[in-house]
Amino acid sequence: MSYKAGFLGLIGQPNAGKSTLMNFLVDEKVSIVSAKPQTTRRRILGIWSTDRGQVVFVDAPGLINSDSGLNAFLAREAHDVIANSDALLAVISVDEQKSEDAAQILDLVSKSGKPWIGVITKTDIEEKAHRILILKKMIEEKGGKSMSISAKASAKDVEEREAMLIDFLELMPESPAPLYDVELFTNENVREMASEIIREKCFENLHHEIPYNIAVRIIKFDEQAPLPKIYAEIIVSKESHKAIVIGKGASVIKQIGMDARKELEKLLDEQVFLDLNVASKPEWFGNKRIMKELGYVIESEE
Ligand SMILES: Nc1nc2c(ncn2[C@@H]2O[C@H](COP(=O)(O)OP(=O)(O)OP(=O)(O)O)[C@@H](O)[C@H]2O)c(=O)[nH]1
Ligand SMILES: [Mg+2]
Repeated sequence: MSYKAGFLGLIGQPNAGKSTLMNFLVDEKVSIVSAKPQTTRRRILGIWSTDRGQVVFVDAPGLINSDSGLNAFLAREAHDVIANSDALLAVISVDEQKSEDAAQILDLVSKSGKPWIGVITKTDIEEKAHRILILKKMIEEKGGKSMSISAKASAKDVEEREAMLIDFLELMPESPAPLYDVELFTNENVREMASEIIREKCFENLHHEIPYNIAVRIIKFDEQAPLPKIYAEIIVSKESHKAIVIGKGASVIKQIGMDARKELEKLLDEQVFLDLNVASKPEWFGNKRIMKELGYVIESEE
């Protein structure tokens, strides 16, 4: 049998469960997840390798329409993932507000001219179970194969995962060799993963518009054993947001730090020292230099 390898883009509305699905498929926490929409900001790769081939999942921000600031970057990232993947997954949640949202994703993906599969997510939400059949029909009407999955894994789901992965591999083009080292589950480096983990904890501990206007920068990452030291900065877009992120008696930043450190220790498999500071850079998303430093500039547009 011929070897196959390629990029499989995950396309969906914000909050559809794309990152959760990718983590579930590669069985590793690669991409950050939160209950708030627009958590993922740039493409993140999750890699699954087998003897017969390699699927490189490309987690993308949810589709949004915007032509300014950070949101414009998110919108372009999602469209770039559609353009640059070998095949696509249309990721649709049973709890999506409007059926037009599902229709928009299916339209985009089916018109891409690339092989695709529709994946219905969050099937464990019982009160939305009736949506599964409706979405399945919508996917099939567009000419796609449909699958449904709950990433709140049970033993049965894990078996299903293997079957899904084999189907996804079939969508990939033939390739003489793997695209990435078969030992890797992502191409993100530890520094990038650390900054995303801190950003995830900001999403969990902060509310209203605050997490959307935050960026995280790793100032220094001293990997030396026995205690790796990570110095990071949480960048807010308004001076007044600083006090909110710090919280009364520094309670909020302490919580973010504690949550992030726990997860970093899991990632690095050892104890970690984490130093978090808050810096205000007014309207940082309007500043090309800072955006580039944070990885929010598309290379072809530099
Ligand atoms: N009940 C249930 N919740 C899920 C499932 N998959 C994801 N979620 C939840 O849905 C929310 C959004 O998940 P994400 O994986 O961050 O969604 P996303 O599509 O990557 O979102 P963006 O990056 O913001 O576009 C989180 O609170 C997840 O825990 C599922 O199968 N069942
Ligand atoms: Mg995401």
